[in-house]
Amino acid sequence: NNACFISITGRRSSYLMYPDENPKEEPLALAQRLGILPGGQWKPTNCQPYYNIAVILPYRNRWNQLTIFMNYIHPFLQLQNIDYRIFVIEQSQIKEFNRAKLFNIGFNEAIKTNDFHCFIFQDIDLIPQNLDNIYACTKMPRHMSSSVNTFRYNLPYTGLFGGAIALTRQQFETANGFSNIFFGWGGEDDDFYSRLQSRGYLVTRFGPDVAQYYMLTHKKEVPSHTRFTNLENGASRFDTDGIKDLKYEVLNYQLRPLYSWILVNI
Ligand code: BGN
Repeated sequence: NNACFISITGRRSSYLMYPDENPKEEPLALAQRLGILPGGQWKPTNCQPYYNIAVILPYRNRWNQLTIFMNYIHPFLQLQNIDYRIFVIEQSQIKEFNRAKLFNIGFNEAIKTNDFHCFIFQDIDLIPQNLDNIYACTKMPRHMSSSVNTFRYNLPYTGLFGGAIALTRQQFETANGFSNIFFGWGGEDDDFYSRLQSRGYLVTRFGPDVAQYYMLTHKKEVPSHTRFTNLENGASRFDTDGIKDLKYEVLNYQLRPLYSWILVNI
């Protein structure tokens, strides 16, 4: 009955955390030290957690970043006293990356395992730097990464809804999830923002001092050519193209020490 203490005070806001970009600890050793269950699950045992979340991470061919991210995010979530499980959804074939569809798949697989209340959809190259940026959902869909170092900690445009976002199951289902047709870089997050707007949702953000993220370096992606047309006629597909018509094949599913790994053919 003793609810977990959660600090959202802003007091730490002047203190920016950074990841260890060269972590040495083996996954199994880390999982044992932090009490993480197979599949990347953990919850506080000495108090009753407020939040039960699934973290959904689309993935392909970024092993080094995944290692850095895992080493950082587990202690981070544990300090926030969150009941969580981490899912890595890996796209198999040599086709352009489809971040949005991998999010839909992650959502669909996660709800089969547990009655998650809240979903964090995020990129593995984004490291939350402030512990007050709580990994939980609010009344409105929340854009969590509004203040990223590569944008000099500024929001590039008001409708940006990429990077890291938090939505309740109900919010995500009302939007019919993401569009499945965005292959390659760009636009899928803008389309998702339009979906939320079309359903009457306003989105929220924490202050820029709390919403700070550090982006791990990588080559800049080449934007896709189809993103403009997909965006333009997006509204015609809000009801039909999403989690309702989601089709994919699970090729492999493993409970790894730090996360649940699902390899999919999309
Ligand atoms: C935008 C991209 C987003 C991306 C942000 C931040 C598009 C659609 C055509 C205008 N949108 O330009 O997907 O998250 O930049 O990098 O490319």
